[in-house]
Amino acid sequence: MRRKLLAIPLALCTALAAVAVGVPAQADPIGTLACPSIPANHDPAITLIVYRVARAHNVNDKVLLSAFEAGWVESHMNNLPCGDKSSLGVFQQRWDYGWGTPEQIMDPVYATTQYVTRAIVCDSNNPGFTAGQVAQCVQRSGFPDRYDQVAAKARTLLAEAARTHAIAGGSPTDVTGDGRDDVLTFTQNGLADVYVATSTGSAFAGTSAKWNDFFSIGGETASSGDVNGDGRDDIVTFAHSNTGDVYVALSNGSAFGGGQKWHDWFAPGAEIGAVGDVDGDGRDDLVAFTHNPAGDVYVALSTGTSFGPGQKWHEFFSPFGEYPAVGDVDGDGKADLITFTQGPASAADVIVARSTGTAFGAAQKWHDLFAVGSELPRVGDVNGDGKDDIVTFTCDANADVYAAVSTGTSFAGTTVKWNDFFCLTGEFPYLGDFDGDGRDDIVVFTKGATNDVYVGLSTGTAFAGGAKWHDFFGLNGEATL
Ligand SMILES: [Ca+2]
Ligand SMILES: [Ca+2]
Ligand SMILES: [Ca+2]
Ligand SMILES: [Ca+2]
Repeated sequence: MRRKLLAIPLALCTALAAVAVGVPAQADPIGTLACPSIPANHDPAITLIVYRVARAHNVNDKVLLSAFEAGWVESHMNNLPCGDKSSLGVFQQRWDYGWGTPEQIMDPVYATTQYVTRAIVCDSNNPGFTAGQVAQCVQRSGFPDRYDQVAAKARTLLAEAARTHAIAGGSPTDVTGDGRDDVLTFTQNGLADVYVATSTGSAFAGTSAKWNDFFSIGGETASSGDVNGDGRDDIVTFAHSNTGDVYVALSNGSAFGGGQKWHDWFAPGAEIGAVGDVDGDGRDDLVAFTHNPAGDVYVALSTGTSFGPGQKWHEFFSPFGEYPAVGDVDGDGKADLITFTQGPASAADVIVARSTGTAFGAAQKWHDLFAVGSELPRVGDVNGDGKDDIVTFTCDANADVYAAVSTGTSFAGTTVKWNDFFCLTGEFPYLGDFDGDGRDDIVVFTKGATNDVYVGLSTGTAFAGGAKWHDFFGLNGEATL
């Protein structure tokens, strides 16, 4: 059973049906329906879709900001089935002014594509324009100054979308199959290159070692996992968008093969995609969190050559605002669900739903104070007992790293610091067993001006101080694992 990308309001469906049977435009309520009011708050799914589509077009920072300014001014970032005169959708585009059909405009992927392709031209023709002037160039509003006035709000929404898009709870990266995890970077620009630096046990070797020259464009979710069960981790990318395609490129130990479509409708739109072996057959599967108020979780099992049909494995887990992840927390060989609620200290819970092999069981609270606020949580087996543990990085001036280890039924340890200087603001942390001793270690990609990679090896009860394992890997804007 295929899932619909986006729920279109019932009233709109009726109106669209009227269009389909050829009712004259004058009688068509679509595009003539004034909005009784505009929601006060943004729809997080819409902001994430606008972000992903803009990234897929490799827009610069100014054009990206302009899209958020326009979306906030026009609809407060909601996919409105109504508007002034014939205006519709997140950017309030008009079907009778060449923006597309009402159905097209109500697809936020289409609407954003229309916006950004025009904004790219406006920006390129007018290099001195502000973001708000770029927005006005596209929108041709009667109130041209409104876009720049909302820049601060637009930046806040943009930061939220970027953070949500970058959710990466943990997936293995041993692409050579030697038992030591390696590091990957996806450029996610117009080139869409994938580089690998392989672990020697004490450093990452290889600079500019390209393993694939076109995989995972901007706005996609780049991940990794052993999807065909040969002991080497492969790369996986979720296109999201309105295609829901999932591509795989298999590792042969020294390169990734060409991208192959393994699923054509999984984790579309604003869903979060993850990889893990949920049925314990040795092949990593797909997991999608709808990450909306419904909180559904879908699985597509690997057959070794493709992913099977999407099946709902949980009815309510990790709604928007929470940080979902996948890992085997009870050590039975089947990957489980983990979500970090990320509230303030009074509401920073960690919830688990264990895999039975055919579904995820009831949600259980395994920790009640972990990964507060904007910390970056990760999942991995840091003490090497076969059960995945949880780690959180403050990634601020404190640069603290906390861990809580799995007992099989809970995570033990509150405010137990495993390292007190690792991951500063703007850096990206991850986990992996880089020296192959069976315990997951910490890694950080500094990006910024230095592009260094540091590793802190696990002793089983702490992470050693960071040692530089590579001095040029994972540049700004790239996705690193
Ligand atoms: Ca599997
Ligand atoms: Ca399990
Ligand atoms: Ca463990
Ligand atoms: Ca290790």
